[in-house]
Amino acid sequence: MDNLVFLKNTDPQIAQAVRAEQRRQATTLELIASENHVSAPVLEALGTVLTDKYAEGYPGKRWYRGCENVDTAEQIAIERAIQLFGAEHANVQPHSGSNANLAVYIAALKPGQKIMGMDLAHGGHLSHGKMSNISGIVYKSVNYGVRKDTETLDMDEVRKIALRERPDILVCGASAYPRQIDFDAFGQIARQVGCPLLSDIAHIAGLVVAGLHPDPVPHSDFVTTTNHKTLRGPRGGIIFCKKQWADKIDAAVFPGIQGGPLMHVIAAKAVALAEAMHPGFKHYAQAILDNAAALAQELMARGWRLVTDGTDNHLMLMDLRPRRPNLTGHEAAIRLTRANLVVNKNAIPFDPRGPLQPSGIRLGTPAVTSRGLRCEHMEQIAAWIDQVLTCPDGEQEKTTATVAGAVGELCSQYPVPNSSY
Ligand code: DSN
Repeated sequence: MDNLVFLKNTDPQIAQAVRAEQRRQATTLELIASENHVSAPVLEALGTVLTDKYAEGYPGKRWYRGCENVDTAEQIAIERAIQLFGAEHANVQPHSGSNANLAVYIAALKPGQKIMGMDLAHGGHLSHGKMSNISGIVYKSVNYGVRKDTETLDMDEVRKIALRERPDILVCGASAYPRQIDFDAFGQIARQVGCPLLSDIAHIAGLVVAGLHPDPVPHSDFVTTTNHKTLRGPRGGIIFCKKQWADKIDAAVFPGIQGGPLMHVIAAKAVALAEAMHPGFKHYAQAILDNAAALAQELMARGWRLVTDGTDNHLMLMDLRPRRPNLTGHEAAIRLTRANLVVNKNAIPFDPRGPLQPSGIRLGTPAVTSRGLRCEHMEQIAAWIDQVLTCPDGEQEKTTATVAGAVGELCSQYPVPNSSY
């Protein structure tokens, strides 16, 4: 799709940056667990004149005139979101997942009240009470983590901490946890404590709507998600809640933390939600899981240790230490990216190294699945990862170049959905 008809003449510098990114995406395998490639219709919706329109408020109740068309788009997005997730109320305006979480805190808490969320160092998220994030600055926060022996959540331990700490909101969900989350158990703990439950399913939303991961909606007062991970939509967030919270949530988003919503993004969210309702999306989500299981298996077969010894979802955390004690996640990510295999460094639970030079990397399969790769390709990807991370220092340049070439070849056979490169 040549979407730079004008830009290439009016602003060649920006056009060049976009072209370079198209080329980067076309020639590399995206293994960052939180990224994906959107469809052409989603991209098209993002590039529309809906971006011009100010629409503070909600459909039918705007502060500006001329909102009839963006009202239509937002109403459709809301209805699709409610239908797809089986929720009582949806707010599709959050600019991001962090904003969605912040709006929930604004709706449910007073400043100084207590959030209990998963430790970032164990796979949680910044916006679940990290001290350097607004969720830890404005609110008190307390963490739960995974067990050292199993590297999984221990719901008895979570209950014990919750009963001791008496949080004002319990938050579950993660950005680097390779196992299923027991929303039912979290819901029971929240009820026992007498506080609401927020389930942040940003990473796994696509798996949830496909029926391939337990559903948080029946157990949660609030569910937040981004659109752009396994759900394969545009950037941005959505909040779901029980009816009794609807007015507070809407007021928390606008005027609480945002002004005008991004109407072009909301239209693109609607498009992506319709795509996720299509029966083909279930096959896509199943392929994400199958690919992750296959990649995990192939890496372990080559002697790499994965946190929890595998994965139930779309991501895995590779602990580099047993195989390469001196290789940090930072360096490993640089080496792999040079070989056109794009990953991010990641702390592993109880990581003795700091977050800047952690012991692990995180790998995920949503994006490579979107470009059509299947289990048979995961063996090859695992072999490439192994080759790049184990080759002797003197052979690094040559090995990286060989693997980069082979990856490029595979990429050309399986183009990203929107590449015209
Ligand atoms: N930054 C995202 C991730 O990579 O998991 C979470 O918001």
